[in-house]
Order: sequence, then C-alpha cells, then structure tokens
Amino acid sequence: MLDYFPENVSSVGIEHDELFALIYYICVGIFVLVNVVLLVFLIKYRRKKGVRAYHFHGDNLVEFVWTLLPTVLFAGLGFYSDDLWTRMKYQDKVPQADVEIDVMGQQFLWHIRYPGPDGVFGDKIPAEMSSSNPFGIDPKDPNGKDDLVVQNTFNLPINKMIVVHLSSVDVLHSFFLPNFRIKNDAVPGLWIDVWFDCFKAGKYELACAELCGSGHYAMRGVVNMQSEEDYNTWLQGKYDAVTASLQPENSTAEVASPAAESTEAAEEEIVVEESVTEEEAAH
Ligand SMILES: [Cu+2]
Repeated sequence: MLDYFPENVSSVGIEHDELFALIYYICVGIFVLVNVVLLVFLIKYRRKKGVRAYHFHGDNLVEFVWTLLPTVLFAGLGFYSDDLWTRMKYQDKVPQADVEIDVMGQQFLWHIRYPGPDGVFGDKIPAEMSSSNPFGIDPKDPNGKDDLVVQNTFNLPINKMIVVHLSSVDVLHSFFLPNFRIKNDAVPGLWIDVWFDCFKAGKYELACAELCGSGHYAMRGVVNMQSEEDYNTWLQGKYDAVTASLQPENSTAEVASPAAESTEAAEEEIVVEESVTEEEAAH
C-alpha cells in the first residue's frame, strides 16, 4: 500500500516516509490484533444452549493496561517525531538557504517571485498589494524594479536548499508538493518559511491543498527541478528579459515590467477559471 505514494524526491521526504511507514505498520498490527481477538471472542462466547450471560463490573487491571498502552504509544510517537516536526515547522529552525523565492497564493493561481538580476528582493508593502502587484513590491525601492514574477510554472535547482517564503493574497491556500512531502498553509497577512531540497531532476506538481473557492481544483503549478547549470541558464534567460525591459529605450514602449506581466497572466488565468465555472453551472 505504501507504494501508492507519489515518488519521493527530497531528503526530508525520506524521513517523512520512514515515520509514516512506522505509524502505518503499528496501525496495521493493532488492526489485525483487535480483529483476531474480536473473532476469537465471537466464536468462543457465542450463544450456547444452557449457558447464561455472565455480568461483572469491570476489571481495574485490564482498564489500567488499556489506558496505559495507548498513552505510551502516542506519547512515544510524539517524542519520536518531535525532532522532524520541529525542523520542518519551527520558523527559527529554517536552514540556511541556497535559493530563496517568494510564493503567493491567489484564487486560483500561484505567483512565484525571484529577486531579479541584482539578487535582492524589493521591499514588500502590504498597502501596495493589488492584482497587478500581488507581492506588494514597493515601487520606490530600486531593488524591487528587477524582481521577476512568474505564474504557476517555475524552475529550481536540484541538490540545493530551497527556502520558500509563503503567503496568500486573499484566502487560505495550501502549498502542496506531494513529491517532496511538503504541505503548508498559505495565510493572508503572514509570511511562513517552508524549505526543501530535491535530489532528482524532473517536473513535479504544485497543488493547492486547501479548498479555496470554485476554481480550487485547477489551482496547480509545475516546479521544474533542474541541474544547477540548466537552472542558471533558465534564470539568466528570464533575467535578461527583465533587464531588457528596464532599459530606458524600451520603457516608453510599455514593455511589461515583471509586475505588469504578472497581472495579465493572472487575469487571464482567472478569466479561464470563471468561464469553466460558468459552463459547469450551466449543466
Ligand atoms: Cu488555493
């Protein structure tokens, strides 16, 4: 049954799967034990002629044991998994990042922000957040001018520590990378760090795992995990386009700044979702 999992491609996913397997086998063991005992008792104490039912008022020892055993089991699993949980979820335990990106959930797409050719993210100002600027990049901050924002499909390097700064524009979403065993709520107004690595190049699904509205089912992206060289080539191509769009001779031609580009894509996506919803409603 454990083979039904999507393939794991992250080192932290190996730890998750080991923990899951342990709990799974404990549950299977208890399930078998309980059902065998049930079956034996059903047969042994079935209705027989001449035998009357026997009533008694409990057994302190038995009750003590069946309270103690689950307590020890659950507390044990809690302590055993505490280290992994702490490392995954505690914001002060986030490892040193090789690559940092911002991810913003929005009904019904993902915005992904890279720091741009200067390698520095522009400041974020909540008051600046809009459909054309989902991250609220400060228009006055020169570091933000070259920030690259893409939608749904994005690339990252393998064998690097990736730290995602995660938030949401509108409602609760959930950043779910099944192949990395990563799932974390994206909460409006909160920036939460999520980290992972990956040891196998390939294209992996990014799903939204929180029912966030009528287009929730279609809120998915693809993360393309590449070798460092391929990733750098991809990123350089994107950054060259950003740099070109920031040249003074192009600025009059309204060549989309990264933020403006993201608006169009965002609106396009949303329009598609709405039309699908309407079609469905018509049926
Ligand atoms: Cu969502």
